[in-house]
Amino acid sequence: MKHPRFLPAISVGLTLALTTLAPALLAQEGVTVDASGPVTVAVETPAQRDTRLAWWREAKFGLFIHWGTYSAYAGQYKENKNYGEWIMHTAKIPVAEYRAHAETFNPVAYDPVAWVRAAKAAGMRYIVITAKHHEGFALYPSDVTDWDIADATPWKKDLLAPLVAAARAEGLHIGFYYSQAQDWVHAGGAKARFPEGGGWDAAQNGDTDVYLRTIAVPQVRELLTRYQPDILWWDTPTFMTKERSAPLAALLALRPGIITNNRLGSGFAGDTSTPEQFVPVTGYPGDWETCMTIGRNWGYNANDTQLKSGPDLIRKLVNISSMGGNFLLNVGPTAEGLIPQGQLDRLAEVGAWLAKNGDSIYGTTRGPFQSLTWGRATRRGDRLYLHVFNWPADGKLRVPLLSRATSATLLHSPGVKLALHPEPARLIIDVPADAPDPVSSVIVLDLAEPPVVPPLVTRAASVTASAEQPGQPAANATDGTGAKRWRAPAGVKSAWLDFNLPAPALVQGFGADEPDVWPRLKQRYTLAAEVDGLWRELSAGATDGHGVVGRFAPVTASRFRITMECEKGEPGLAEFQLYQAE
Ligand code: JFZ
Repeated sequence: MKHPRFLPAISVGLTLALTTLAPALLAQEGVTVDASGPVTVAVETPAQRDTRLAWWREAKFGLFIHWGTYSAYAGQYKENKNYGEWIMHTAKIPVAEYRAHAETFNPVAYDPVAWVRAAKAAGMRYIVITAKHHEGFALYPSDVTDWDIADATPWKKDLLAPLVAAARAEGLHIGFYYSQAQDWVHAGGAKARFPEGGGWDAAQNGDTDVYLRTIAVPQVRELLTRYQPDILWWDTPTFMTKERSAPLAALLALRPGIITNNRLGSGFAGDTSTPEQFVPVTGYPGDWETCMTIGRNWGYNANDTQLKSGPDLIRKLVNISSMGGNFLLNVGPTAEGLIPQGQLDRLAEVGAWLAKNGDSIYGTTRGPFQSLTWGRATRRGDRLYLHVFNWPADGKLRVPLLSRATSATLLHSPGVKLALHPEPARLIIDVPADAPDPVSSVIVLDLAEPPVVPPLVTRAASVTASAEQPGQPAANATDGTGAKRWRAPAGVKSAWLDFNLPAPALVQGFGADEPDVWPRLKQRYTLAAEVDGLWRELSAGATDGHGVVGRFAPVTASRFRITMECEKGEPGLAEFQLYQAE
């Protein structure tokens, strides 16, 4: 007979999901419980969650590292030179051949202290490294496999321990990416786009549950107990049912305070949502983190030399921060252990800007504005940081703000007050003729009260759709967040949303988020306004599947219509906002 025991308080972000875990799942984890009914686990309060996430929210900017035996291919296999960390899957490399190639993964130039210092000099406050990516290879000596750094490479030594030590010595937090479901080498690991239990090589055939029990669960336990990571970054929940995710989620109790993302599997929300390779146009509610590559690939590719520019990356960080998100920017080191120089250069460029302007980023929260033609804004209590990308040619910065301001200064010249001219629905700030910073100039604006801005005209609009799916009504597109969506029913290829404003408004732009579906929708859009009884086209084009922002000559109207069309899938929008003139 089993004796009931108290469970450790599970203070991870699984509040709802873990409250009624099946006893059998916990027993599998070595936790003995009373099997007579569902288990109730202590859940954290909102205040405890705030405390747990405090360092992460303050940090804003982190380094993602994709490193594994794929790095030793440098993106090349036979004729093709465009692969990344998916090389084994995309090229369908047989398991034995792929394993043998790990002999060429020998990071003799690995200098974890130098990596951490590069991250720190970039202004990054945390690091997330691939402890195991989809190739299934462990960067540390795992007791449950020989497909790891110790047994499969000439290097033999743990790669994670010295990085963890270096990060902590430099005051950075450190976390692990762990591919819990996809594993292309161990039998039974999931292979995306192949049926469960199989792959492209008979050596991959096996039972998913056995894989999870004998590889994934013990490896996550190894990672949590040996290194005490601050983050566990799950990825691609292929075939992950609620029952399969639960034992992995339960393990998180081994590391109180750990932060996890939303990719473990069905039923487990985690703490953070994870827009990948894009910045949501209107932002997400809650804690979120955009992860992004500097070039095209996550893993090292020798030909991947077309990199995002430093100014582009700085403005992405500002944009993300202005919507309350974090930025996890990736590097892909070589098999020798070197971060490519071009990527290091970009990190240094962002770091140089942050060294001067960090006050406007670290520890800030979402700014109050929905859209600004000239830039973005972050917030610290009653202080706003106005990030000016497009410096006003007439020396007047127009801020759509209703609250009373007490002072404005340039971040770098706190002694010099800028003149303020309050108007009924905006504040005009006199600024010097020349932009202090070519990328983003920061103005510190102190308010006498919490910020209040003119309401979004689309929040007050009545919205109708030409067609909508049950449960995905038109009103979801104007609820203020991209969390819920409007979607046309199956088979519909063109659909519109009509917005009737309570009063005519002077509008000069719009922002839209697209449904978070895979594959991403590719849509065409046309936005029109009804002016003097006729529809006038304001903006038209194609989306990138994530969202779209458009500007047009200011128009006064009370009726607007956006028409969405797509060839594959049904048209839809997660959020649509019209922006008034400043
Ligand atoms: C995943 C990984 O596959 C990728 O290698 C990288 O690690 C990135 C950070 O995360 O990217 C994805 C995730 C989901 C899909 C495609 C790529 N998807 O839903 O098809």
